[in-house]
Amino acid sequence: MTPTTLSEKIAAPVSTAHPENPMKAEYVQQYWRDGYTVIPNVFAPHEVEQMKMACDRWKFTGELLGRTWRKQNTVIWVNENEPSGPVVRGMQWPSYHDPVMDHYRTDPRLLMILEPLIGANIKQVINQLHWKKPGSKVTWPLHRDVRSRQPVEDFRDLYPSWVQTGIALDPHRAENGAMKVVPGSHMDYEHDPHNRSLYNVPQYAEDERIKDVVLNPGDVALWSAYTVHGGGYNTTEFMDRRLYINGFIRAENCDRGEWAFREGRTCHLHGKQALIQFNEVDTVAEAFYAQDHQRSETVSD
Ligand SMILES: O=C(O)CCC(=O)C(=O)O
Repeated sequence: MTPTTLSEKIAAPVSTAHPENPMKAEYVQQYWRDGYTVIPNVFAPHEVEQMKMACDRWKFTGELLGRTWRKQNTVIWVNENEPSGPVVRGMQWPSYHDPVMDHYRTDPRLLMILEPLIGANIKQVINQLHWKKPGSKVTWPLHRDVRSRQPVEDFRDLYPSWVQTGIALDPHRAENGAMKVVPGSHMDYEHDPHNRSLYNVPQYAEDERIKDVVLNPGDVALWSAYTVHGGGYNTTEFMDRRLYINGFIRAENCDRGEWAFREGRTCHLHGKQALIQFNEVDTVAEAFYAQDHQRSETVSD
């Protein structure tokens, strides 16, 4: 019986939101048709709580560092010149140093979601946290993620091979900077990864199809490499907007990334880091502040 009153909810045993497969045929269809979909209630409140706490520990680390910082594939992006002081806006690859984040990036429910789309041999290229601090100017101008799958030759047959996933950790609403998506925009042009005019597309702000991706904590949004998305400011006074993004690709079509699932089995991170987006991963082992290495460390996705 579903608990309804507060005391019933408190007394209910802790369990995952979906003991069964959260992926349904309608979400698969919507993903290919509209270029995105939302799978509700994949992660339970106690799991979201764990991810939020891990996320906050990284934000605090970024605040202590005070500047954009990198250690191989792990980077924390800090906007230094915000009126309220340094703002931690995102990071890549917490999972090398964080068992909570590593656990959820390879959660079997993500595999159940991905398998009908890209199979069960899967590498991961994006493992990323985004914050939108209330009142900050943090935004992701409208774009297609194909822009970041570079070099193009390392990502073969990108459109049917790639899926980006976003786990909502906070209520994800227009007011706190929900990501926007343009349904159908993945089919507006030929899928040509060399066509740079597809990459950054602010003109889609005027497109009548644009909508906010409204999510509750624990919901998972999916979008394709060619779906236009981004935007949104957090105009609230107090409500954070944390999003845990993991980008996956059919392993046989990619020469970069860490394994996430091999023949359906979870692969945890260990040993030498793979080549992903930081091309010096094999030669620069020490941690550094981006400024000290005259690097701009532009955010990517
Ligand atoms: O965090 C967001 O709202 C936008 C995310 C995004 O555009 C991306 O990851 O490509």
